[in-house]
Amino acid sequence: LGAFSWEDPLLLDGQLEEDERMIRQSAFDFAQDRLASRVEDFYLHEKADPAIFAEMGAAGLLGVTVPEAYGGLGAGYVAYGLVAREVERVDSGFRSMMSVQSSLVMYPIYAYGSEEQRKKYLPKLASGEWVGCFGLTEPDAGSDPAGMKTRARKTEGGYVLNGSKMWISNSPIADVFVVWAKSEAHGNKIRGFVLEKGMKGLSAPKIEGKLSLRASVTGEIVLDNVEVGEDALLPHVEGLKGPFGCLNRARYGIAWGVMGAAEDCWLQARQYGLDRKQFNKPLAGTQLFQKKLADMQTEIALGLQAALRVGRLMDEANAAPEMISIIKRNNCGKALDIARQARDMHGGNGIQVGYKVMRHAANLETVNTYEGTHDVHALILGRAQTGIQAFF
Ligand code: TGC
Ligand code: FAD
Repeated sequence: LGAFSWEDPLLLDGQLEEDERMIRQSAFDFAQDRLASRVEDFYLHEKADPAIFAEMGAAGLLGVTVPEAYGGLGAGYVAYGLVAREVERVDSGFRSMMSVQSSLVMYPIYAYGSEEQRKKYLPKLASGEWVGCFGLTEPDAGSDPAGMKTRARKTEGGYVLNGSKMWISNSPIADVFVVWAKSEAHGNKIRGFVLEKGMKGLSAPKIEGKLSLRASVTGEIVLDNVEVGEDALLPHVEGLKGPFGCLNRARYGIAWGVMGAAEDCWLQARQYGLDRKQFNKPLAGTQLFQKKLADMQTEIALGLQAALRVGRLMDEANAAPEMISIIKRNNCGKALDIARQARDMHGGNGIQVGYKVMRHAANLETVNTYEGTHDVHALILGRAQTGIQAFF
């Protein structure tokens, strides 16, 4: 029998390829050197510094799966997941900035865009010179994006867009806006458009007062008769499968990312329990404390194995969206439970920003909700196994 490594109980590291380990290490170094030192300030003061995108770009963390010819890293989905895990180990808001840019902005331009669109946008998004955002959700269409009201009307040389998007990560600081609208000229089917900051009628006010994901800025997108040329249309996709194709990738990355946040909470709670004495013994020497640590270790080990399995299937182009629903739903739910437990295990100190666990717990409330809520993914899985849709 082999030795037990408590920090890597199912020997995940040994299942990675050499290049994946190198990418994971450089993401870890970047996140710990460049992000960990600033997160408290950003979170407390609700700051989002666009310079972080350029730093992430220089570290090769934007567009991990996009080919090198367009400025990406040309790596696989396991590597992308490992980057998400290392960035979210510091803060879910930073991972959100990275995954919107990579999966929700660069991916659709690469997969559905023209060659001109790829050449124009991808290198600058990969370097972080430009910041991107993804507008699907609307004030009255969240879990049900098919109910969107945003419309594109055909004109002689292009389209006019009207509508509004809500809860859009990065939008107040974005240069590039991937916006989904029903296009009258295409039988009211959903089409994607690439808009740019400064277009007449386009604005992106910040949403104030968030108690979660405070290191990442969130806003609206307001489209008031925004005129665009034919070249703004993403030519190669039509219907909801366009935005869902992007969401598959982002949801997959989240499944890895939240395990990074959960690991940070677990390790914090373990150390706290070893250091803190009550009743003349370390808290970590009590049965209740050890049971909680064992639960955390188990769920994280299983969650990471599941994410790795789906990542390998994605790299083989054999992953089904329902597999992604399983890992997005389960890993987010478990990570949120772990962060709440870790907060409790820190007693009063657990509410202090310096101990990190309450920041992670507050962030994970959002991550459990966006990209399909915990319950929406249950309904996707329920439909897949019964053949009956229960959304309405
Ligand atoms: P449904 O009938 O299921 O499907 C309509 C069409 O879409 C296709 N499709 C998919 N294609 C690829 N991948 C998937 N995962 C797909 N899911 C569906 C489907 O094949 C069909 O195509 P076609 O050609 O037959 O028309 O559509 P529905 O309206 O019944 O959908 C229901 C539901 C609940 C599954 C879906 O609407 C849903 O997933 N809702 C959740 C919405 C959501 O996830 N929003 C995310 C917004 S973006 C975001 O949160 C970013 S946060 C980022 C950050 O900061 O990190
Ligand atoms: P609702 O759909 O109104 O859901 C409310 C509750 O009802 C949930 O518990 C849900 O599970 C439940 N529910 C809904 N339908 C059903 C049903 N049929 N049966 C049972 N229960 C149901 N969107 C973007 O497009 N781009 C972004 O970049 C982006 N970033 C975000 C950043 C943040 C910080 C947040 C909070 C959200 C972001 N979102 C983004 C939006 C996010 O995807 C939506 O909030 C999410 O899809 C849920 O939609 P909703 O908020 O309208 O909730």
